[in-house]
Amino acid sequence: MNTSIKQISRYFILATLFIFTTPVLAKTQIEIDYDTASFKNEKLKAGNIEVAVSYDKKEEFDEVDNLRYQILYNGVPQITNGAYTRLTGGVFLQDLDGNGIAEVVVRTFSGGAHCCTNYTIYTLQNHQFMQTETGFLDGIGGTFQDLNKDGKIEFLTSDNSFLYAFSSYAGSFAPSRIYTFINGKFNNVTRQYPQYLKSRAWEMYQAFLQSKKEQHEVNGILAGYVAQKALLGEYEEGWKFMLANYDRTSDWGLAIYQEDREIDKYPDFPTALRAFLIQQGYLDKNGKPKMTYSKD
Ligand SMILES: [Ca+2]
Ligand SMILES: [Ca+2]
Repeated sequence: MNTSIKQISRYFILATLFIFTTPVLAKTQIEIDYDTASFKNEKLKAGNIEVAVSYDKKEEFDEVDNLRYQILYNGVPQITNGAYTRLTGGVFLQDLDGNGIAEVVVRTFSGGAHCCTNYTIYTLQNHQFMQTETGFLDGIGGTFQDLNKDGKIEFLTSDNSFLYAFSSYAGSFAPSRIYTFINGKFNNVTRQYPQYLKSRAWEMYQAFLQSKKEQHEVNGILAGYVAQKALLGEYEEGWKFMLANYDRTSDWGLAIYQEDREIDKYPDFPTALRAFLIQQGYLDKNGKPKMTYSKD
C-alpha cells in the first residue's frame, strides 16, 4: 500500500468513526405555513424535554383544535393540549431563561386581516410545567431573540394598544415592548434597551417623513413616536416634535367612550394623546413622564 492510499483509508476510518459516534441533532422546531400538509406525531427534542406534534390543515375555524401536542419529560407524558391555528403557526424548543432546560413555545394564529398571534409557553419550574401566554398580538406577534447576548432570550413586540388609536392600521406605528422570561413569567424590560429603542424611534421618524410627504395620516405615527421617546427618557423632545407636526384636521381618536358609548370629545389630538399616554402607563396621572414602566 503506498502512502497516499494509507492516508485515504485512515481518513475513511476516521470519517466512519465520526459519523457513527456523533449523535444526529434532534429536531427542535416545526414551522407551519400555508403549504404545510397535515401531519401526525412529529417529534421535537431538546435535552429531557420532548414534544409530539400533530396538525390538521384547516382553513376555517371550527371547535376542534387542529394543532395538538404532547409534552414529555424524561419520556413521561406531562401535558397534552391543543389549539386552533389558521394556516400558520409552529412549535419550537428553546431555553428562554438560560437555565439549561428548554421551554416549549407554541405559536398559533387566529386568522383575520391583521389578527392575531398568540404564543403559549410551557416551562419547567420546580419540577412542574407552568403555562404562560403572550395573549393575542398583531401580525406575527413578535420575535424571540437574545438582544444583549447574555444567553437569555428577549421577546420583542410592540404596544398593540396604539394600533387604530389615532390613525388607521396602516397609519399607526406602535412603540416597542421588550420582555424577558424569568421564573415562568414575562417581565417588561423595554427601557433597558435604549440602543434598540433608538433605532425604532429613527424608523418611526422616517415613517413620519414619508407619510407627510405622501400626505397620509401622521397622528398615529406621532403618537407612537412620543411614547417611544418617553421610553427613552426623551419625552419632552418627542412631545415638542408632535406639537409642531400633528394633523389638526384629523379627528381620529378624539372621541371619549364610557362602556362602549361615546360620551364626549377631546378638543384636539394633543389632549387626547396625553390622556392615552397616562392610561397606557407612559405618563403618570399628572401627565409627567415615568422613569419606569408601570400601568396604574
Ligand atoms: Ca429554561
Ligand atoms: Ca438576552
